[in-house]
Amino acid sequence: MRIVEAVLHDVELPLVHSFETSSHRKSSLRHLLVELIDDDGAVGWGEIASPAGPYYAPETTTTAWHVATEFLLPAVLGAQWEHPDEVSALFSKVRGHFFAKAGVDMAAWTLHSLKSGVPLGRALGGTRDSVVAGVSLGIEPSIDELLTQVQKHVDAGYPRVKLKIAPISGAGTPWDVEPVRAVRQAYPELDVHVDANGAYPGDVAAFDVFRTLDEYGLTMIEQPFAPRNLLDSARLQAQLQTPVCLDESVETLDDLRTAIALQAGGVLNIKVSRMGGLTAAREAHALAQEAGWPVWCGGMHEFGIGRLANVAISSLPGFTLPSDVSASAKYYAEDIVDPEVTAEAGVVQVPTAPGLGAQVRAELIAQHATRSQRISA
Ligand code: OSB
Ligand code: MG
Repeated sequence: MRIVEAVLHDVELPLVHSFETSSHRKSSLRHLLVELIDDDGAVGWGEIASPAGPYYAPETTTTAWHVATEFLLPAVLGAQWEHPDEVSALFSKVRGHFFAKAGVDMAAWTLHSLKSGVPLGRALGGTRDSVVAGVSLGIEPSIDELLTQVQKHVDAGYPRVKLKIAPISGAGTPWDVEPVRAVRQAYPELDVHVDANGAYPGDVAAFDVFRTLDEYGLTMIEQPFAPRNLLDSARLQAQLQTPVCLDESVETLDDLRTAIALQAGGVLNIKVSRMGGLTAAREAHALAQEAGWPVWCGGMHEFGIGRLANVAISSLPGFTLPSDVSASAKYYAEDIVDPEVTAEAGVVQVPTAPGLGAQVRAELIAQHATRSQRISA
């Protein structure tokens, strides 16, 4: 296969419900869409789902645009490859910039799936026809509003709810033990987990919070400490019954090997975006399986393209926990794929059509794109 042309689109979509994490609140999202066009004119699509600001990871939409247009796409254009797992090697000299890399790698996989006629999930080694989805709920202005959100998603049939927690929310107060206690009281049997997005320092007060949360029968405590703070994560895991799940800490397979060796957790959130694409996600899945760590697929509020890639990777056998692959409608009134991703009682079907498994809506991209750039070999 040879890519002869690439197009990058900067697209902004409004969110149906604004979302607050430990770092900030947002009401619309800008993601970059990648088109890779081969010498037969076939098109593979990918999505760069970096947040606009450098709060989850160091990248921004602007750095992703810069790195993709100046370094990644030029490395891919004109190169000959047989299988998409060779594509990330074309730009392996570029350090970091995993979100930007993920969009390009994803486009190579969807192109490969399209041309080989093998559905994306199967091409990746997936074995399931459907995947179980959980929802991620942001910090709300009040506990009542959080309970309303939980009820809405329980009513929609989602079997797992993840709650964002923070030592200090946007409102200036802690958002951890109290919301968890309220949700646990209202839903004694629900699969609930929490995600701190690395917001806690590894101090005595934080350990006290997590020891208290350990009493609430949570499925996991995700990313309690800063990404590089694996030592406190290991120290915490040794004190808790609840598994610690790593998200931001694991960007590379080496990070994962270190985390496993240190027993810095027991569960891995595999995010296609954070790890630089489907090729790396698949390798992380294999490594985690070997180590006995269950995995699930995390999300970055992807538009339909990234969302379908997440659905495909979630069909691999080690993804035994619900993934953040909720329906497009949880986030967007209109998604850029047709059909959009839907969930029936919290279950999402893995597409069987080759390629992305849905049509990309060019008219919606044109309507919402703030800039597009075409690059040729
Ligand atoms: O840590 O999982 C996270 C969104 C933005 C930044 C970080 C995270 C998230 C989510 C999104 O939780 C979940 C989803 O896409 O459904
Ligand atoms: Mg997370």
